[in-house]
This record gives sequence, C-alpha cells and structure tokens, in this order.
Amino acid sequence: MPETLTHKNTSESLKLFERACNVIPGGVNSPVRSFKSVESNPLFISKAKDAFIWDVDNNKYIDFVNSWGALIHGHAHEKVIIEIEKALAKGTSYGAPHENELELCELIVQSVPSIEKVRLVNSGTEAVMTALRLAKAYTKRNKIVKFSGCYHGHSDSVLSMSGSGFATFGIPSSPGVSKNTANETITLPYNELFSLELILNKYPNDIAAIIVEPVMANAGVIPPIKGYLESLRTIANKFHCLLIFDEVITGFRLSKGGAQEKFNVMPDLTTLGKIIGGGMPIGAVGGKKEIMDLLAPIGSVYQAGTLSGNPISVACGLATLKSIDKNTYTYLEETTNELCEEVSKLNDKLGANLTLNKTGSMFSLFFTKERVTSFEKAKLSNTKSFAQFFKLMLLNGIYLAPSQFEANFLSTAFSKEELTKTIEAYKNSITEMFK
Ligand code: KE4
Repeated sequence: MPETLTHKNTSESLKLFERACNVIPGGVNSPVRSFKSVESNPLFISKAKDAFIWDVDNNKYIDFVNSWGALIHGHAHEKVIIEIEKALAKGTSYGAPHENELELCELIVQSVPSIEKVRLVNSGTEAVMTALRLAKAYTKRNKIVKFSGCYHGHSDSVLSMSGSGFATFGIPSSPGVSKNTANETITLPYNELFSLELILNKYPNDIAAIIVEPVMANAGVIPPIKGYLESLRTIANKFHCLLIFDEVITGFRLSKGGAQEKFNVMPDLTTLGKIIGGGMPIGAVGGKKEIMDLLAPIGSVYQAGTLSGNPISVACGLATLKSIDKNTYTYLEETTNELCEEVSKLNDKLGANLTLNKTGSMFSLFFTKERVTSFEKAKLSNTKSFAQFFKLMLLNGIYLAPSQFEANFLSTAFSKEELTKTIEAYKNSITEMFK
C-alpha cells in the first residue's frame, strides 16, 4: 500500500496567516489564494525555482499553479532573471516611453494574428475594462454579453456569474456594483447559442460586445464545443457588435498566437496578461487599428497608468516570450497529454468516476462523472471531494490550484521526473479516496 501521509508541518505558514489576518482582509491579497474552498489555511511560500515552490516550513512541492498560468517556463528561469537584473540596473520606472516596451508591443503584434495595435496596462482586469470601454465607444452601445463561469477580472461590468473566485466561493455577483451597471451586462450559458441569438434579437442595437474566454479556464478548464467560437464570430458580425477574446490565460499559453490562432477565429479585440509579463504585473489590450486608435492621446477614449509598460515587467515579459521556441508548445502539449492519459488510466483502474478536461498545457479534474461543457455542469462537481483530493495531493508534494473551479498549468520546467512523481502522488491520493 502506498504510504499514507497524515500531515506535513505547516506551522510557520499558520503563524504568518494568523498575523496576516490582522492586517489583510482574509489574510490574502487575492481571494482564491486563501485555500478557503479546500477547507485549509494557505501556505506561505518562501522561494520557487523551475517546477518547484517551497513553503516557509521548507516543504517542497511541484507547482501546477505557476502564478495562475503566467510562468510558462516555471519559476526563476535563468534567462528571465538575467534580463530582470539588467533592467533593474537601469532603474525601476521612468513614467516615459522606452525601447523595450516598444519591442514587447511589436512582438505581440507579430504574434497575435488579430492585433494590429496594442496598449500595455498593469493587469488583466485593466485590459478587460479598457476593451469594454473601447467597444462601447466604437459601437455607441452600452450593453455587453458575457458567459457564466468566465472570469474577466474584477471591474464592475463583468462581476456577474463569474468564474474563478466567484465560482470558488459561490458568489453570484458582487455587492457594490450598481444596479444600472449590472443591468448593462447580460450573462448567458457558455457553449450554447440559442440564448445568445434570443438576446441579440431582443436587443439588436444595444449590444456593444460579446466577451468570452475562448477556452474557459476560470470554471476549471472547459474547451469550446466544435464550431462554437466560429458561431460567436458570425453572430457578432450579424448584429454589428464586437467580439472580444479574453486571452489573459490562453494568450501565448495555447500557441504563440493564443486561442485565436489555434481555433482560427479572429476577434475584434483581445485582452492579454500573465505570460506576457512572465510573472510580473502586466496586461494588454489589442486589436484593429480603427478601434485601438480611439484611445487617448490619438482618440478620446481615456485610459492611463502610472506603471504601464514598466521596464521591469517588460524585461521579464520579453525574456519569457523570447524563450518560447518552436518546440515549446509541442513539449507542453505532449507532456500534458501523457500526464492526463496516465491519470485517466488510473481513474479507470481504481473506479474513480471523475472528468478530466484539458486544452494545450492546462487541465482540470472535476469531481463529477458528467461531461463538463459548461459552468452549470462544472457546478455539479463534489467540491468536498475536491478539497479532500487537493489536501492529499499536497501531502504527496503536489501543489494544485486550490479550487475546483480553476485550471492547472504545466511549464517547460516540468520534466519526466516531475511527471513520474505527479502520477505516483495521484495514485496514492486517489487510492486513499476510493479504497
Ligand atoms: P488580473 O487582473 O488578475 O491580472 O487578470 C484578471 C483576469 C482576466 N481574464 C482572465 C481570463 C483571467 O483568468 C484573469 C485572472 N485569473 C485569475 C485566476 N483564474 C487570477 C488569480 C487571482 O484572481 O488571484
């Protein structure tokens, strides 16, 4: 029988968490980190390198969060650290244009097929907020359509029926968002077109944009059903509203051109984040020149940011993107496929009726035997079983995303050895649960 670990010493994390709760709401600076939904206290991390993170009690884990997808090359990649150090020697912020930010923007325009112009911001939230403002200005309409389970950051107009932390804590929408704002957002089921056609026929001249995660990752991983993204494009054209792909996660994750390249469906605007900053604060909104040129100072749609294009974030992002080579996506996809195939074999062998969804190098294990094609289906998962699974994997040295409604990510730092250890840990955990 595999060794059943009963506990790890996490006393230093607990001390820090208790201290943190005195000065930070919930003891964390972002809700999903709280481990609340997995009935645990969060681990405080002391360092990270390649595929690993260490907590303050010096427990080592294979990391599948990778800063929520930002670290495609794992932690502290030497080529990235060197570029950050070089940038640091030249100062941390100029509040003025610099060549590296131009180079990063040129690289984004060259890589993402629908982007003709791009503006750097400081987070995915800011990127989405700006994209929606642009869409409303360009179409002179005020309503937007989003999909339940998709998460687009925490700006007011997208805080309804969201995924990520909302799904994790079962929050339908957030207090503090005015009724007027909430009424301008229509939330529909993902992977379903009937209700979308209905709403657009009901409001044929009111919808400024349809915003979607082209592959949902904030309800757990939920890929688009065949033809879905193409249909969104057709419907947006028919009703003269913009199609916005929120590629904060999928951008440079699924391919250099993101989901739009992988599925060959071109949005009007794209939001990016995470990987383009390599783990430093960043976001970007890009798209057609005629829309992007509405932004000040050339146009009158205002958007600004003290640290937009920050030299350190840009150096980190540039080094990250430049370290992506022709083998990166093949390696990530093949390694993820191998891991998921082994997990599926173990599920069959151990009679674990679970659903595994994956796209590229991101995956989620749902504690339901239902096929998960929508947020509504994802919510059928047994989150208590997920919590038990999460804790068992942690005991076995695997740090998964601490929520049933999040994605797990591989990095190029993840080697055969980590693959073997992860499969062993999975076998121990699932055996313990289904014995
Ligand atoms: P940020 O503002 O957190 O940089 O990006 C918001 C955002 C926008 N769009 C998508 C598709 C996203 O996934 C995100 C943020 N993702 C979550 C994880 N699912 C960030 C983790 C957190 O909230 O702490």
